[in-house]
Amino acid sequence: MAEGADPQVEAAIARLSNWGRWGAEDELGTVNFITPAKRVEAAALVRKGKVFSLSIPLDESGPQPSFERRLNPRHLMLATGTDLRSGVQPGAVGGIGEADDMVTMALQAATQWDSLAHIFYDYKMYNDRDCALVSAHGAAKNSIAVLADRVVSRGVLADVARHLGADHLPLDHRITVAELEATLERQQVEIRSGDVLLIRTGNLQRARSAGGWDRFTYSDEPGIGLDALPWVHEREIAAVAADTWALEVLPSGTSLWLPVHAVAIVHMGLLVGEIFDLEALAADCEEDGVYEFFFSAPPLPFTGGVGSPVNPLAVK
Ligand code: UVW
Repeated sequence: MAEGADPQVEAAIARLSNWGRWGAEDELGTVNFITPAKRVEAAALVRKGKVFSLSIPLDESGPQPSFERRLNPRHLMLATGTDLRSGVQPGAVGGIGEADDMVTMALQAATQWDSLAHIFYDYKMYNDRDCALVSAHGAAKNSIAVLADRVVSRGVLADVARHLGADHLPLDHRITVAELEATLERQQVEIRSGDVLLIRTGNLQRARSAGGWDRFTYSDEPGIGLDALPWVHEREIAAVAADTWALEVLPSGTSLWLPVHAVAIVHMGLLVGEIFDLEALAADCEEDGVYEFFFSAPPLPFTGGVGSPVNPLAVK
């Protein structure tokens, strides 16, 4: 057993590991479930032409606390219209000029995908690869860049908070399989192989209601636990994302801080999305009763990146 291991985590790994399932060279994990035929199926879900961005704004008022190494996005201007107006823009002729900018941010700071190089368990990452393959040069394997042309599929929203009649779930609420199934049944939508499942807890909306990020990052939070992972595995779900900081319920009920990360990312090779803003999409789904949609959320192809900010789009 791994040093620092938890028996519940070890049991889940023994049951759910996908190491070797798609070959020893595989770096895609459950995104393998998204086939070309799946994308054709997803494209047929566009009926209204209505687009929802599921990203939070990228700026300094993001959810990362100031003590964190994960810097919120810092936007710097390299050339501006005020430069032009004041006659100091290099190369400008008369009123003809330009604006340029740059951003400094942690790739994990905002709405994001975790790559399969993001988490290690027993010194390993997905598909039995050594953690030392992630070095100062970045991830030599399992980097987020391998998914740049992959994450387009059928999306399904499970609005668990609304199903349970709550604006938001309690901060330590463990979303059970029974709750997921009852939510999908109420919404009259089924899960199919290759789907991207978006779970709404209402936690992002709660945290932001007073304008800041009240108990959002590094806090207790509602989410799925280890007990939901066999359900995700059996349904061949390609990716799971939520409107929380870490997707999983905290406290975790195990001796590990983030056991779902350890089992799902390291062993299942599951694409995990965090800090998704599902509010506008959820309101529209409630209004028209349609909880499935075309979903497109390619990560930015940062070479060696262990995650990526993303602007996920749900198109109905
Ligand atoms: C950790 O904080 C380790 O992970 P995440 O940002 O994926 O929740």
